[in-house]
Amino acid sequence: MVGKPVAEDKFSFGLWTVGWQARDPFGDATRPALDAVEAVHRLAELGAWGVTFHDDDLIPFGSDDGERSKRISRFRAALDETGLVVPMATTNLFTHPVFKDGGLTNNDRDIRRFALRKVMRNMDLAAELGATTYVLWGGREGSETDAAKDVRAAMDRYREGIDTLAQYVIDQGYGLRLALEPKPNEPRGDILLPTIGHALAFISTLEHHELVGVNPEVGHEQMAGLNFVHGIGQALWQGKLFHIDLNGQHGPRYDQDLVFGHGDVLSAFFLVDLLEHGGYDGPRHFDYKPPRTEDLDGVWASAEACMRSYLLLRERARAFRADPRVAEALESSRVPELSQPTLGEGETIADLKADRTAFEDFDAEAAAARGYAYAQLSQLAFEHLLGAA
Ligand code: GLT
Ligand code: MN
Ligand code: MN
Repeated sequence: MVGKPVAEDKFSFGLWTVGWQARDPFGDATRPALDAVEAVHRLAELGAWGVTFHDDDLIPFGSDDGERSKRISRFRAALDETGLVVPMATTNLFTHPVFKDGGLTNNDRDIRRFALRKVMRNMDLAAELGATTYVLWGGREGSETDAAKDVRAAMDRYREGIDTLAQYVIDQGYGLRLALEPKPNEPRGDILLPTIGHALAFISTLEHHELVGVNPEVGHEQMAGLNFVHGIGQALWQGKLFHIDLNGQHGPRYDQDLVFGHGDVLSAFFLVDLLEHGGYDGPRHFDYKPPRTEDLDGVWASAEACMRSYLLLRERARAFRADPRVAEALESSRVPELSQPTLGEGETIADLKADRTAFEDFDAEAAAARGYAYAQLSQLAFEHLLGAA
């Protein structure tokens, strides 16, 4: 039995998720605007721990200073009343038409400078509110035609932009780390840094690479046909999983942003297993869209569903790990053996070459004949997922 979420679960939601009015490319809004203060209160009642925002979610683009400080103090008051924290903030560099060709990689230099200033301004607020992660989703960084963008120049400008922002964080003494969020396409025909792998490779070229990691989203990797659990495994391995966007998706198609778990449920099970047992300590952040068919009651039901799905999967993953039959099956599949280094301690290449059992006397036919018993192991996982084990 899973109970109500508690702060220790570290569940957080973007203001833009529950606040989505369900405008899509084919239809108007189906829900009224949601006040940020109300969102904070409702999320706190449901057991969430944190709330995240884009600058423009909180302070509409173009607001004057008076309006800005009024909105910030109302939001602060709601945080104080509820105890909700702000673990992460981000910048909207995609809604206003000025960003139609991107922010940090826009061909227009003036717009790139404006984008940098917009990010820095919201970093000031993020730091003030105690955030520790600053997400950069480059949704408009890309193109519809390969004639439009010199990708090598765009990567130079992307690197310059992220280096500048990381330097700003250092200069200001902010406790922020940057997390890049990959996505292959939508709203652009092709987006730069389309996958976790591209982002990790890019990060290795940065001046302050230690300050920059990734914020992968379930659906975004699955839109590219990739295995999200493998992507997260590598990001964790490289110490780069700074944050995560949880939701659901049915394979390569438009970005569905479904309730967490309401897509590829087997992958969601292995994801939760990895997050819970793989050393990830950060927020469990939901970046989903309450379906367009829902009224406000449905919005809150879907937010609750995200957290409950996570807790149910966590319960199943824990049972899977605690089951002695699973330990035995893992052993039969030689899963623990993979943690053993291939060369012995202190063994040299010369030693390996001198080891006749490794090659000359190695019985490849006998080794090839051994089964891995993955069929039994994966069925055990499946049965635990269904609560049938
Ligand atoms: C936007 C996008 C998300 C990003 C958000 C952060 S904004 O809703 O679809 O995946 O995480 O900018
Ligand atoms: Mn998405
Ligand atoms: Mn996201």
